[in-house]
Amino acid sequence: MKRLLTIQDVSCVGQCSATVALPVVSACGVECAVLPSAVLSNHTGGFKSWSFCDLTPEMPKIEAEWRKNGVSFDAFYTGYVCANQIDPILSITSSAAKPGALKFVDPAMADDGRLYAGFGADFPRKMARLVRVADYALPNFTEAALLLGEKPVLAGYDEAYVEHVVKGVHALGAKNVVLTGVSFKPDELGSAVYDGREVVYDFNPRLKRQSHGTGDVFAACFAGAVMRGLSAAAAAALAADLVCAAIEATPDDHWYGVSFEAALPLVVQRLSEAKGT
Ligand code: PXL
Repeated sequence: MKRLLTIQDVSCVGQCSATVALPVVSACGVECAVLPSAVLSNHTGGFKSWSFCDLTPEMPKIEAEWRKNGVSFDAFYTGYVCANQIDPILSITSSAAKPGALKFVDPAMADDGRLYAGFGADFPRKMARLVRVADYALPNFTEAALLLGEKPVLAGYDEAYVEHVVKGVHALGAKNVVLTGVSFKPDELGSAVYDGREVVYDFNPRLKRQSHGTGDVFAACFAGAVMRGLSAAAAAALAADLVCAAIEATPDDHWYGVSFEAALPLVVQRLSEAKGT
């Protein structure tokens, strides 16, 4: 079994980040270790307030113990991290890497044209240093534009703009780019996967509601599926199907996340059917 380390916050309540990555990556049949970047009472998207404990000082201590114990990983999946954690993370993803270890970087910092609460305007420039070393970068449209130092364009774009965005993030250093939230028609929503040669699109019917934490469900499933041997395009399609099933399973009054738990059997089944996994 492959072993992946996810580096992102623990939001105690809210179905995002580490509390999503652990079950979703596990359902993919990949061991999931966790290095919390911070502990929050709850996520920052829609709650009135939150507590926040930045765990940067723990990072070098944890890295030192792992060095002593010979702990290493087949993959790293980073999500929501703090501004001063880029260097400690680059250090850990190098010192604790097995040969050929993959790096999945979800530059989780913004959505709907805006940075998440608590991130300064200079954060995208810092996050770009993680994207630079990514085997797979998974930005949404807002994050991709901010990484490129551009104003987010959220609607009314064409394939040429999508190509501009994925090629721009690729030029930052990411070997593969998985752009989420792509839509050319009102009734569809999907992703664009770029490997430096071609752009492959995947679309699902757009569901009526917008939900929190779907980017985290998508990224965790994508990383787990790639670790199980799926191509980037197949992993993106599976991750999107999981997100859709999770949204459909979510009761209308459940506002802070999606009920991905109900949809996990889909991942187990699809990965058990996939050839060579
Ligand atoms: O789902 C992204 C995310 C992760 N972690 C925290 C967040 C958010 C989005 O708001 O607040 C703490």
